[in-house]
Amino acid sequence: MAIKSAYLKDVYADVAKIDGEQYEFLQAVREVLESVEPVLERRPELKKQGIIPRMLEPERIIAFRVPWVDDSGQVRVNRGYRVQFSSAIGPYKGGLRFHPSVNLSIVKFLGFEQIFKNSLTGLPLGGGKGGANFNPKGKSDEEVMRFCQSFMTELQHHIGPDTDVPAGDIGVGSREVGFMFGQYKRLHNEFTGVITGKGTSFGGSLARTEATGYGVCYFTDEMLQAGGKSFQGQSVVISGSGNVAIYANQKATELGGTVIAMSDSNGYIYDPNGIDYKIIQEIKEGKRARISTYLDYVPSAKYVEGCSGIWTVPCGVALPCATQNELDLESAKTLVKQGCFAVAEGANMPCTQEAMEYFVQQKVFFAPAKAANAGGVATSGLEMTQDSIRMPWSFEEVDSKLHEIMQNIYHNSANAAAEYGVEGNLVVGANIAGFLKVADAMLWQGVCG
Ligand code: NDP
Ligand code: 2IT
Repeated sequence: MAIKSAYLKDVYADVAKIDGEQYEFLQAVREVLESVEPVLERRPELKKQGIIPRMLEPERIIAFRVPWVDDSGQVRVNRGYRVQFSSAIGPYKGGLRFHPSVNLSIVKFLGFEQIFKNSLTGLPLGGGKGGANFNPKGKSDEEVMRFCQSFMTELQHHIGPDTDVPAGDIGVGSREVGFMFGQYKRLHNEFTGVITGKGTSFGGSLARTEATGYGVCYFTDEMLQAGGKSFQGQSVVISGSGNVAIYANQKATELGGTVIAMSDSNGYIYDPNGIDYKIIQEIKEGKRARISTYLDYVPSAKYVEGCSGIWTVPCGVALPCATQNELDLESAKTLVKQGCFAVAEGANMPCTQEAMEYFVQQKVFFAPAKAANAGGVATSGLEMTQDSIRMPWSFEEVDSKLHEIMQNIYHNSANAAAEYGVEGNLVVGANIAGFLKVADAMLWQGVCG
């Protein structure tokens, strides 16, 4: 695909001129512009009101210094970010990523995609994202706490339960969220739902930990059922072994699949008998160890160095759940050649543009990230509701709401694709369905942002 209209080519060129180095952001922008082209043909008022160029410019970008002291007494410094992209339909909402690769391009691509993902959930959530180029790996709990406290000491000026509500992402789990919540509470002297993914004893929602992984499988199940297929009897390959991957494993297994491979940034494990998610949970959440230690639990399994090799493992269903651009065209071709008929993106933008286009061309059931991994933020939205009404819901209640939201996202995306003449193309369908609600909200609110 390519951008066709002269108008959108100009809009893209303007962004590329000022943000030319932001490759990931430009990649995410290109995909959305290609998808919404037919909407602009039907709705010329969107052009007159500058809706697209306004959407491409974050409402606010905050970058800040994060000084902290390591265990040896040495003062260290990292760069923190929060990109408040769109508040058209609700307070800014989106996770925080702590990883050495974090830069403005990555935070902007994530924040931009979050606008449409959050719109798809049907909940009143705007789009934002943040993080820091801090590496929690190998740091002591005390170092992580000091970093989180310093990060929040600046971030607290810019967020609030009705303004901007962060959450976790890569490198930010319940430990980091707890430290950041504690610091916010101390600085503001108020107990509010300012961040989601909290411990369940202090305002966190049951099922938030599981939500993204479960949601990916609920969406995939709905998509497969519509095509007369299911997880039943399928071998499943899941990249990553973090929050999303672990619970995608649990749900895919419950739905009848066998998860035969998982990975981390060093390599992947292969176990044809099925990987028990509880072992990965113990390795990754309990011990913060490498996935290679799976062999201590299951000596008959295989470990292979290098994470991209995971896409050479033959499977029916592939769930990339690690990071952006982890699955390229060559891997996509190998997967399809070996019988893979369904791909659902648990991570954000894990497939390169070429890989994604190849899957769509080959009529693989393809679930794009904005739709497939929206269960995490949707459940964050449910956490915000529980915090506001000061009433926790049971695991079953949250899980059933999550399931219904994922089914709705599938049907709204599939319907939008059909309405715009590209039946079955959920990439275009999800982008259009997410976009329309935000665009309409911006029209109603006038030129205010
Ligand atoms: P975690 O930090 O819990 O786990 C990340 C996993 O991905 C780890 O196994 C990690 O390996 C691997 N990984 C990270 N970076 C790379 C890299 N550059 N190359 C190879 N492997 C890598 O993060 P999450 O599970 O929360 O997030 C995974 C993906 O899902 C991300 O794209 C995130 O944006 C997305 N997502 C997360 C949601 C959530 O609720 N948590 C919601 C929606 C999307 P290692 O341990 O070796 O670093
Ligand atoms: O990418 C994502 O949707 C997330 N990391 C979750 C965001 C959230 O606010 O729960």
